[in-house]
Amino acid sequence: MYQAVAAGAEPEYKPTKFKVRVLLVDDQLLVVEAVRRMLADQADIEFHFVTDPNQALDCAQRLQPTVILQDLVMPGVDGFDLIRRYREQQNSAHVPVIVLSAKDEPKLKAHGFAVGANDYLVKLPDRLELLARVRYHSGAYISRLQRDEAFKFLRESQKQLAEANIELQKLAALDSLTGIANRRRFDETLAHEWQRGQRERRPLSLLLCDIDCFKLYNDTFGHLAGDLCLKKAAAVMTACLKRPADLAARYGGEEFAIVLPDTDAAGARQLADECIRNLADLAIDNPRSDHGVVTMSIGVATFVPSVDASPADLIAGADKALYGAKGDGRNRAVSAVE
Ligand code: GH3
Ligand code: MG
Ligand code: MG
Repeated sequence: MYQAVAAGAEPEYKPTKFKVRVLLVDDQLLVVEAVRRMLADQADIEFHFVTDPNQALDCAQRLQPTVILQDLVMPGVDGFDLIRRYREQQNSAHVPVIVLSAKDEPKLKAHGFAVGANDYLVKLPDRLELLARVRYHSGAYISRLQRDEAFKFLRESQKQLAEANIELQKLAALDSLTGIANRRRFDETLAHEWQRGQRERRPLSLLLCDIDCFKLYNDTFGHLAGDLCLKKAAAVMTACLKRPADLAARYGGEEFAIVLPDTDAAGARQLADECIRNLADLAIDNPRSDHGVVTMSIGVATFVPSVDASPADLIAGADKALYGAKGDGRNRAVSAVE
């Protein structure tokens, strides 16, 4: 079958090279021997045969011939019946069948085609003619197999591409350090929730969170420890969220933003206080800071979105409140006054 896709590599389609494979079904060894000789010196043709017609169907399934040469009169089995049965089996449904008949009768020929045969030759055929017909029918069948294979490859490539796109979209929305939503996702979500709040006339709250004295933390423990601290802070905020529509995002540097749709000022404030408490409770040492441990300050703003305001106004309100929280001594939340 076609080449498997190597991990990380471009999927490359390499069509399988199918060989011409002849299956002769005839109870007379004399005929088998004659056909075998006609095909013997052809390097591109494989020859197989069965003399017991009861094994023909199984053999066709197993062998996957590109053409079947089918005798009509065999002990206990009718060649026409056998052709019908090839057509019913998935693996042999489209394999070309050339009837090899002792009789040159138009009625028999017509019947052969009617039950699904593709060609009719009178025994024993001329060698050149047999070769030409075997190659012609096999070639058509091989083209069909290659077309099916190419379609299958295409379908699988499309599926892989769609999966990769979904994965890429997810990654493009995440902050690589903390694993929470990034600024782009925050911007999209805020715009979306603003629209929704406006339609539904429901309050939308925003928390802007800033780690306190984080420069001192970095100066004391180094940037790697600082990165780890940011991951912990992100985890604290994510754990505080209660509704599926709530979103915690890294806003930039050591600043985070939490979007709370359908949440009033009191509810937003409650969540802000909980985040602050839970971060302080981790008791991450920050010896040169105001409070001795890593803390954060949060500015809270709540709007019922309207055409008279914009998401930027909500951000500006939360930012101003955050500034107030820093001025008031940090490790606290301040709510914007409307
Ligand atoms: P304040 O309490 O007033 O917010 O003081 P601060 O020190 O937290 O604020 P400032 O804006 O002076 O410093 C922010 C620091 O955050 C400086 C910067 O190096 C650090 N920082 C920003 N992004 C990252 C990051 O991704 N990793 C690490 N380790 N540090 C970061
Ligand atoms: Mg800052
Ligand atoms: Mg800070």
